[in-house]
Amino acid sequence: MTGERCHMAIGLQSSGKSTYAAALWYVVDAGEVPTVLLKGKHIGDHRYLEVLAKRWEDGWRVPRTKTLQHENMTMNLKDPKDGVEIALTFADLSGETFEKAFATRSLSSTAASAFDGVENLMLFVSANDPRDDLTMIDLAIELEEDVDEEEIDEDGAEEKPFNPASTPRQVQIVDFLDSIQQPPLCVRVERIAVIVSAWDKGPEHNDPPRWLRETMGLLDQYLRNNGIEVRVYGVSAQGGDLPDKDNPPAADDSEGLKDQKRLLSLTKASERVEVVGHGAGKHDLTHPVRWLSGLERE
Ligand SMILES: Nc1nc2c(ncn2[C@@H]2O[C@H](COP(=O)(O)OP(=O)(O)OP(=O)(O)O)[C@@H](O)[C@H]2O)c(=O)[nH]1
Ligand SMILES: [Mg+2]
Repeated sequence: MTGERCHMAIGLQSSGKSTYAAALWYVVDAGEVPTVLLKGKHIGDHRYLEVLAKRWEDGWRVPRTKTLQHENMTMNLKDPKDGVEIALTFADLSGETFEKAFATRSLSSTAASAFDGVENLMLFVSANDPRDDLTMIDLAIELEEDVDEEEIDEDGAEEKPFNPASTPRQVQIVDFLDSIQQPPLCVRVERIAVIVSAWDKGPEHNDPPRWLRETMGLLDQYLRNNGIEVRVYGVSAQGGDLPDKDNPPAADDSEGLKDQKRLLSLTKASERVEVVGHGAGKHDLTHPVRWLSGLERE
Protein backbone atom coordinates (compact mmCIF):
# COMPACT_ATOMS: atom_id res chain seq x y z
CA MET A 1 0.00 0.00 0.00
CA THR A 2 1.54 3.31 -1.04
CA GLY A 3 0.25 6.81 -1.75
CA GLU A 4 -0.22 10.09 -0.11
CA ARG A 5 -2.23 10.51 3.05
CA CYS A 6 -3.53 14.03 3.31
CA HIS A 7 -4.71 15.39 6.61
CA MET A 8 -5.66 18.86 7.74
CA ALA A 9 -4.96 20.37 11.13
CA ILE A 10 -7.77 22.67 12.18
CA GLY A 11 -8.55 24.58 15.34
CA LEU A 12 -9.39 28.06 16.52
CA GLN A 13 -6.70 30.59 17.44
CA SER A 14 -4.08 29.43 19.91
CA SER A 15 -5.37 25.87 20.01
CA GLY A 16 -1.85 24.42 19.70
CA LYS A 17 -1.57 23.49 16.00
CA SER A 18 1.82 25.05 15.21
CA THR A 19 3.42 23.84 18.44
CA TYR A 20 2.32 20.28 17.63
CA ALA A 21 3.71 20.55 14.09
CA ALA A 22 7.03 21.90 15.37
CA ALA A 23 7.37 19.20 18.03
CA LEU A 24 6.30 16.42 15.63
CA TRP A 25 8.93 17.51 13.15
CA TYR A 26 11.61 17.65 15.84
CA VAL A 27 10.67 14.24 17.27
CA VAL A 28 10.76 12.38 13.93
CA ASP A 29 13.87 14.23 12.82
CA ALA A 30 15.84 13.59 16.02
CA GLY A 31 14.78 9.95 16.45
CA GLU A 32 15.49 10.19 20.21
CA VAL A 33 12.35 8.35 21.39
CA PRO A 34 10.35 5.41 20.02
CA THR A 35 7.59 6.41 17.59
CA VAL A 36 5.22 4.29 15.50
CA LEU A 37 6.11 6.30 12.38
CA LEU A 38 9.61 7.31 11.34
CA LYS A 39 10.95 10.08 9.16
CA GLY A 40 10.48 9.19 5.49
CA LYS A 41 12.02 10.38 2.24
CA HIS A 42 13.20 13.96 2.05
CA ILE A 43 10.69 15.51 -0.39
CA GLY A 44 9.43 19.09 -0.46
CA ASP A 45 10.30 22.33 1.23
CA HIS A 46 10.63 21.99 4.98
CA ARG A 47 12.10 25.41 5.73
CA TYR A 48 9.06 26.78 7.58
CA LEU A 49 8.81 23.62 9.67
CA GLU A 50 12.50 23.80 10.46
CA VAL A 51 12.13 27.39 11.69
CA LEU A 52 9.26 26.34 13.96
CA ALA A 53 11.10 23.24 15.17
CA LYS A 54 14.23 25.26 15.99
CA ARG A 55 12.22 27.73 18.10
CA TRP A 56 10.64 24.76 19.86
CA GLU A 57 13.99 23.04 20.44
CA ASP A 58 15.51 26.23 21.85
CA GLY A 59 12.70 26.45 24.41
CA TRP A 60 10.62 29.29 22.97
CA ARG A 61 6.95 29.43 21.98
CA VAL A 62 6.43 29.01 18.26
CA PRO A 63 5.30 32.24 16.55
CA ARG A 64 1.58 32.85 15.91
CA THR A 65 0.42 31.89 12.43
CA LYS A 66 -0.60 35.07 10.58
CA THR A 67 -3.88 35.26 8.65
CA LEU A 68 -2.17 35.71 5.32
CA GLN A 69 0.41 33.05 5.97
CA HIS A 70 -0.60 29.89 4.19
CA GLU A 71 1.96 27.20 4.63
CA ASN A 72 1.28 23.62 3.70
CA MET A 73 3.83 21.71 5.70
CA THR A 74 4.44 18.32 4.21
CA MET A 75 6.07 15.73 6.40
CA ASN A 76 7.29 12.50 4.91
CA LEU A 77 6.81 9.64 7.30
CA LYS A 78 7.37 5.93 7.05
CA ASP A 79 5.64 2.99 8.70
CA PRO A 80 8.55 0.79 9.82
CA LYS A 81 6.32 -2.31 10.17
CA ASP A 82 5.84 -2.80 6.43
CA GLY A 83 8.00 -0.04 4.96
CA VAL A 84 5.03 1.98 3.70
CA GLU A 85 6.05 5.52 2.84
CA ILE A 86 3.54 8.19 3.80
CA ALA A 87 3.55 11.74 2.53
CA LEU A 88 1.54 13.55 5.13
CA THR A 89 0.37 17.02 4.33
CA PHE A 90 -0.16 18.86 7.57
CA ALA A 91 -1.82 22.02 6.37
CA ASP A 92 -1.42 24.73 8.95
CA LEU A 93 -3.81 27.62 8.59
CA SER A 94 -4.25 30.43 11.02
CA GLY A 95 -6.95 29.88 13.61
CA GLU A 96 -8.14 33.36 12.69
CA THR A 97 -9.05 32.10 9.21
CA PHE A 98 -11.55 29.71 10.77
CA GLU A 99 -12.98 32.29 13.13
CA LYS A 100 -13.50 34.68 10.20
CA ALA A 101 -15.31 31.91 8.31
CA PHE A 102 -17.76 31.57 11.19
CA ALA A 103 -18.44 35.30 11.39
CA THR A 104 -18.68 36.02 7.64
CA ARG A 105 -20.02 32.66 6.40
CA SER A 106 -17.38 32.67 3.68
CA LEU A 107 -13.96 31.10 3.26
CA SER A 108 -11.24 32.54 1.02
CA SER A 109 -10.44 30.44 -2.05
CA THR A 110 -6.90 29.90 -0.72
CA ALA A 111 -8.19 28.53 2.56
CA ALA A 112 -10.83 26.44 0.77
CA SER A 113 -8.29 24.95 -1.64
CA ALA A 114 -6.28 23.66 1.32
CA PHE A 115 -9.08 21.10 1.74
CA ASP A 116 -8.53 19.61 -1.75
CA GLY A 117 -7.80 15.93 -1.34
CA VAL A 118 -8.03 16.08 2.44
CA GLU A 119 -9.06 12.75 3.93
CA ASN A 120 -8.99 13.19 7.67
CA LEU A 121 -8.76 15.87 10.29
CA MET A 122 -6.76 16.68 13.37
CA LEU A 123 -8.94 18.94 15.45
CA PHE A 124 -7.13 21.00 18.09
CA VAL A 125 -8.72 22.30 21.28
CA SER A 126 -6.72 23.63 24.22
CA ALA A 127 -7.03 22.43 27.82
CA ASN A 128 -5.64 25.84 28.81
CA ASP A 129 -8.60 27.90 27.57
CA PRO A 130 -11.04 29.19 30.21
CA ARG A 131 -14.67 28.13 29.66
CA ASP A 132 -16.53 30.53 27.40
CA ASP A 133 -19.91 28.83 27.25
CA LEU A 134 -21.55 29.30 30.63
CA THR A 135 -25.36 29.51 30.38
CA MET A 136 -27.71 31.59 32.56
CA ILE A 137 -28.44 28.37 34.49
CA ASP A 138 -24.73 27.74 35.12
CA LEU A 139 -24.37 31.34 36.32
CA ALA A 140 -27.44 31.11 38.58
CA ILE A 141 -25.98 28.01 40.23
CA GLU A 142 -22.70 29.82 40.78
CA LEU A 143 -24.29 32.94 42.27
CA GLU A 144 -24.37 33.18 46.03
CA GLU A 145 -27.86 33.04 47.51
CA ASP A 146 -27.56 36.43 49.24
CA VAL A 147 -26.58 38.27 46.07
CA ASP A 148 -28.27 41.66 45.57
CA GLU A 149 -30.75 41.11 42.72
CA GLU A 150 -30.93 44.81 41.90
CA GLU A 151 -27.23 44.84 41.28
CA ILE A 152 -27.63 41.97 38.80
CA ASP A 153 -30.42 43.88 37.00
CA GLU A 154 -28.23 46.93 36.71
CA ASP A 155 -25.39 44.91 35.23
CA GLY A 156 -27.79 43.13 32.92
CA ALA A 157 -29.19 46.46 31.67
CA GLU A 158 -26.04 47.15 29.69
CA GLU A 159 -26.74 45.37 26.42
CA LYS A 160 -23.85 44.75 24.11
CA PRO A 161 -24.22 44.19 20.35
CA PHE A 162 -23.81 40.59 19.22
CA ASN A 163 -20.23 39.81 18.31
CA PRO A 164 -19.84 36.51 16.38
CA ALA A 165 -16.26 36.15 17.66
CA SER A 166 -17.66 35.82 21.20
CA THR A 167 -19.69 32.75 20.25
CA PRO A 168 -18.54 29.82 22.38
CA ARG A 169 -15.62 27.99 20.82
CA GLN A 170 -17.36 24.64 20.62
CA VAL A 171 -20.28 26.19 18.70
CA GLN A 172 -17.83 27.66 16.17
CA ILE A 173 -16.05 24.32 15.82
CA VAL A 174 -19.25 22.30 15.31
CA ASP A 175 -20.42 24.85 12.74
CA PHE A 176 -17.11 24.62 10.91
CA LEU A 177 -17.05 20.82 10.87
CA ASP A 178 -20.61 20.75 9.60
CA SER A 179 -20.06 23.44 6.94
CA ILE A 180 -17.01 21.86 5.32
CA GLN A 181 -18.94 18.63 4.80
CA GLN A 182 -21.68 20.53 2.91
CA PRO A 183 -21.41 21.95 -0.66
CA PRO A 184 -19.35 23.55 -2.08
CA LEU A 185 -16.47 21.99 -0.11
CA CYS A 186 -18.04 18.53 0.45
CA VAL A 187 -15.03 17.31 2.44
CA ARG A 188 -15.56 13.60 3.16
CA VAL A 189 -14.16 12.96 6.60
CA GLU A 190 -13.63 9.39 7.79
CA ARG A 191 -11.69 10.00 10.98
CA ILE A 192 -11.09 12.87 13.34
CA ALA A 193 -8.30 12.87 15.91
CA VAL A 194 -9.18 15.41 18.58
CA ILE A 195 -5.97 16.72 20.09
CA VAL A 196 -6.50 18.30 23.50
CA SER A 197 -3.37 20.46 23.57
CA ALA A 198 -1.62 21.94 26.64
CA TRP A 199 -2.60 18.75 28.49
CA ASP A 200 -0.02 19.78 31.16
CA LYS A 201 -2.54 22.52 32.04
CA GLY A 202 -5.45 20.11 31.95
CA PRO A 203 -7.54 18.36 34.61
CA GLU A 204 -6.34 16.23 37.52
CA HIS A 205 -7.46 13.02 35.77
CA ASN A 206 -5.72 11.57 32.74
CA ASP A 207 -8.77 10.81 30.60
CA PRO A 208 -8.95 13.03 27.47
CA PRO A 209 -12.38 11.70 26.26
CA ARG A 210 -13.78 12.56 29.71
CA TRP A 211 -12.32 16.07 29.45
CA LEU A 212 -14.05 16.53 26.09
CA ARG A 213 -17.37 15.18 27.41
CA GLU A 214 -17.29 17.39 30.49
CA THR A 215 -15.84 20.55 28.94
CA MET A 216 -17.17 20.59 25.40
CA GLY A 217 -20.42 18.61 25.59
CA LEU A 218 -21.85 19.95 22.33
CA LEU A 219 -18.74 19.08 20.32
CA ASP A 220 -18.57 15.67 22.00
CA GLN A 221 -22.19 14.87 21.05
CA TYR A 222 -21.70 16.13 17.51
CA LEU A 223 -18.63 13.93 17.02
CA ARG A 224 -20.37 10.86 18.45
CA ASN A 225 -23.39 11.16 16.16
CA ASN A 226 -21.90 11.81 12.75
CA GLY A 227 -20.72 8.42 11.56
CA ILE A 228 -17.12 9.62 11.85
CA GLU A 229 -14.50 7.58 13.71
CA VAL A 230 -13.20 9.72 16.54
CA ARG A 231 -10.29 9.48 18.93
CA VAL A 232 -9.39 11.94 21.64
CA TYR A 233 -5.75 12.33 22.68
CA GLY A 234 -4.31 14.56 25.39
CA VAL A 235 -1.07 16.15 24.19
CA SER A 236 1.47 18.36 25.81
CA ALA A 237 3.65 19.26 22.83
CA GLN A 238 5.45 22.05 24.65
CA GLY A 239 5.67 20.52 28.10
CA GLY A 240 4.94 23.71 30.04
CA ASP A 241 4.68 27.49 29.70
CA LEU A 242 7.36 28.97 27.49
CA PRO A 243 8.28 32.59 26.85
CA ASP A 244 8.04 34.36 23.51
CA LYS A 245 11.47 34.87 21.90
CA ASP A 246 10.36 38.18 20.34
CA ASN A 247 9.17 39.48 23.70
CA PRO A 248 11.28 37.66 26.31
CA PRO A 249 10.75 38.14 30.06
CA ALA A 250 13.41 40.05 32.04
CA ALA A 251 16.45 37.92 32.91
CA ASP A 252 15.58 38.04 36.62
CA ASP A 253 11.96 36.93 36.05
CA SER A 254 12.58 33.45 37.40
CA GLU A 255 8.84 32.57 37.24
CA GLY A 256 8.65 33.35 33.51
CA LEU A 257 11.76 31.29 32.78
CA LYS A 258 11.16 28.42 35.22
CA ASP A 259 9.52 25.98 32.81
CA GLN A 260 11.99 26.90 30.08
CA LYS A 261 14.90 26.05 32.35
CA ARG A 262 13.32 22.76 33.43
CA LEU A 263 12.51 21.72 29.84
CA LEU A 264 15.94 22.71 28.52
CA SER A 265 17.59 20.61 31.22
CA LEU A 266 16.19 17.40 29.70
CA THR A 267 18.92 15.66 27.70
CA LYS A 268 16.48 14.57 25.00
CA ALA A 269 14.22 17.43 23.93
CA SER A 270 11.68 14.87 22.64
CA GLU A 271 11.02 13.92 26.27
CA ARG A 272 9.33 17.29 26.84
CA VAL A 273 6.42 15.91 24.85
CA GLU A 274 3.63 13.94 26.51
CA VAL A 275 0.93 12.01 24.67
CA VAL A 276 -2.00 10.41 26.50
CA GLY A 277 -4.47 7.88 25.11
CA HIS A 278 -4.99 4.87 22.82
CA GLY A 279 -1.78 3.13 23.85
CA ALA A 280 0.43 5.88 22.44
CA GLY A 281 4.05 5.88 23.55
CA LYS A 282 4.70 8.58 26.15
CA HIS A 283 6.33 10.98 23.69
CA ASP A 284 4.91 9.63 20.43
CA LEU A 285 3.30 12.45 18.46
CA THR A 286 3.10 10.18 15.40
CA HIS A 287 0.53 7.88 17.06
CA PRO A 288 -2.57 9.92 16.09
CA VAL A 289 -1.12 10.47 12.60
CA ARG A 290 -0.72 6.73 12.01
CA TRP A 291 -4.30 6.08 13.11
CA LEU A 292 -5.58 8.91 10.89
CA SER A 293 -3.66 7.41 7.99
CA GLY A 294 -5.51 4.09 8.36
CA LEU A 295 -2.26 2.29 9.15
CA GLU A 296 -3.18 1.03 12.59
CA ARG A 297 -3.88 -2.62 12.11
CA GLU A 298 -4.72 -5.35 14.57
N1 LIG B 1 1.37 24.91 28.63
C1 LIG B 1 1.35 24.60 27.34
N2 LIG B 1 1.10 25.56 26.42
C2 LIG B 1 1.07 25.20 25.13
C3 LIG B 1 1.30 23.88 24.68
N3 LIG B 1 1.19 23.84 23.33
C4 LIG B 1 0.91 25.11 22.94
N4 LIG B 1 0.86 25.93 24.01
C5 LIG B 1 0.62 27.38 24.02
O1 LIG B 1 -0.62 27.64 23.39
C6 LIG B 1 -0.55 28.83 22.62
C7 LIG B 1 -1.00 28.55 21.21
O2 LIG B 1 -0.15 27.62 20.57
P1 LIG B 1 0.07 27.62 18.97
O3 LIG B 1 0.75 26.33 18.66
O4 LIG B 1 0.70 28.88 18.51
O5 LIG B 1 -1.45 27.58 18.50
P2 LIG B 1 -2.04 27.73 17.00
O6 LIG B 1 -3.25 26.86 16.99
O7 LIG B 1 -0.99 27.45 15.98
O8 LIG B 1 -2.49 29.25 16.98
P3 LIG B 1 -2.72 30.22 15.69
O9 LIG B 1 -1.47 30.20 14.89
O10 LIG B 1 -3.03 31.52 16.31
O11 LIG B 1 -3.90 29.66 14.96
C8 LIG B 1 0.90 29.32 22.71
O12 LIG B 1 0.95 30.34 23.68
C9 LIG B 1 1.64 28.11 23.16
O13 LIG B 1 2.78 28.48 23.90
C10 LIG B 1 1.59 22.89 25.68
O14 LIG B 1 1.82 21.70 25.41
N5 LIG B 1 1.59 23.32 26.97
MG1 LIG C 1 -0.25 28.57 14.41
